[in-house]
Amino acid sequence: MLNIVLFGPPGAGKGTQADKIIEKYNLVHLSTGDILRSELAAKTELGLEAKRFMDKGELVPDEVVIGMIESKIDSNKNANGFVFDGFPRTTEQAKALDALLHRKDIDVTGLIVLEVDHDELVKRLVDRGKGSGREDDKDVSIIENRIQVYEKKTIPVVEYYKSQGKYNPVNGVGDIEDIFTNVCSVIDKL
Ligand code: B4P
Repeated sequence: MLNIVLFGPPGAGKGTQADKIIEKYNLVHLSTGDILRSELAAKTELGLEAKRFMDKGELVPDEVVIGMIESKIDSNKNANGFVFDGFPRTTEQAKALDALLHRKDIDVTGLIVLEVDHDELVKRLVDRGKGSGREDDKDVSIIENRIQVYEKKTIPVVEYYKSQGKYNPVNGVGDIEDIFTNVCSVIDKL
């Protein structure tokens, strides 16, 4: 089973590359951001609770996202593997994912980190905000908060996977197809 954690700051291109990876390797895409937005669109209790955090660029509480991921894994029992996009975002989430996968006798195969500089991230998210309708892309101060939250709470996840020998950085700036080629060469060696 191939289980990839696709990692990087907000706007690094995780969603963009995840779509291409799942098609090429026949994997299931689990994006916590997408799942939360669909809960929000359906106005579920979970979605309304998550909205309070997402609109400010803060992380949704760990227990909420961990529970969501578990039910998605359970509902895809015959999958060849998963691309985790935007999850784990805290060390607690990373530990919970390991525990959850180990109970099913599977493992994270590797972490792929898309590296993009700060100014490029802000530019991409401001551009996307012009048409996406996403509250968290509309305001530069919220975008900056998301990047700060990433640096404070999410970067430590890299150390967690480095200590397991699973860290693989890829330059996330440039042509989307070129980045995908580099991502695939990492996956093919895992
Ligand atoms: P996400 O949905 O994960 O949003 P994101 O970090 O902005 O990444 P996204 O996938 O959208 O951006 P991408 O890089 O693909 O999270 C949103 C919110 O949900 C979080 O702030 C948080 O509140 C909550 N949340 C989600 N997961 C959580 C968790 N595990 N725990 C707690 N809270 C959680 O693309 C960005 C833009 O760049 C796109 O417009 C794309 O077209 C463009 N782009 C991509 N590649 C490019 C390239 N090479 N060159 C130029 N542009 C490119």
